Amino acid sequence: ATAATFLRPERLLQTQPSAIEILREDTLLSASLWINVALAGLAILLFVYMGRQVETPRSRLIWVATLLVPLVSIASYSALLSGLTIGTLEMPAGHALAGEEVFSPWGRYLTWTFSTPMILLALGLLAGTDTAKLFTAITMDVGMCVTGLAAALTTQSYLLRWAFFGISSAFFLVVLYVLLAEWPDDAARAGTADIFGTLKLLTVVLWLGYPILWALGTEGLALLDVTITSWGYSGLDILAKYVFAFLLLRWVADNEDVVASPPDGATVSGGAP
Ligand code: RET
Repeated sequence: ATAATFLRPERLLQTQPSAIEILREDTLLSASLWINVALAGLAILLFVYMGRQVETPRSRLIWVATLLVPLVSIASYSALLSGLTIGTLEMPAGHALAGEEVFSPWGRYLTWTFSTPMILLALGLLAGTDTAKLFTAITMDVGMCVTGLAAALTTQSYLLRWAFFGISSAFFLVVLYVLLAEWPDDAARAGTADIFGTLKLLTVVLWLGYPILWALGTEGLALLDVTITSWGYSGLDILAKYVFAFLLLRWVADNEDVVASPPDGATVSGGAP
């Protein structure tokens, strides 16, 4: 390279490290992403194996939805690690790190749009719910993820970041309502109340951790640093995705007969009446 290349103004002004540089220099931060690539890979192999004898259409649909959770996850974490879906954002006035370039793994929020509907699809099918309730849970969940992404990406105003947080939380409340008030009765009718109860509790408790972490983490009040925030999401992901999916799939593989005969009015019939 010539001297002219080095003297370009944009090079001279480049004092802040880029997102990929931050990631390369912080081993603990990148470890929080690699661990999920590894666990998602193991989960994919295990789930394929566990589902090999699942035969009825309804159980197979639950199985594919469950398998998509680690599949989306491995793609999501690979995209974060490759630098494709991370960046730095200058926080607006009012934010604790105002004016600073803050590491933003925005790809996380983007890919929740694809992984969380699969979790809800699997849960809804397990509960033998109807199409309207399933549609409600999934569309509200997508609304939550997209407006959560907006909250993370907004840099014009601090207030607007929290406004998007509020909108996303409103969508989340609908999802919680369906999970807590609608599906338990459906599951009781479908004969899946026990396993549904366990998975519902796991889901509600863990999913509540995400907005709490967002609020306390770098994107919100910045009480937690980038590395701790990232490990927080990675830990929640491990429990909310792989552990959740494992419990669900193990039950479905062992109780195919129960899943195969949904009650009247339920979504997706299992074939013969
Ligand atoms: C955000 C911030 C805005 C307010 C709310 C949020 C909720 C996120 C949730 C994420 C769940 C993710 C899961 C991923 C597994 O693949 C976007 C953090 C309410 C509930 C389970």
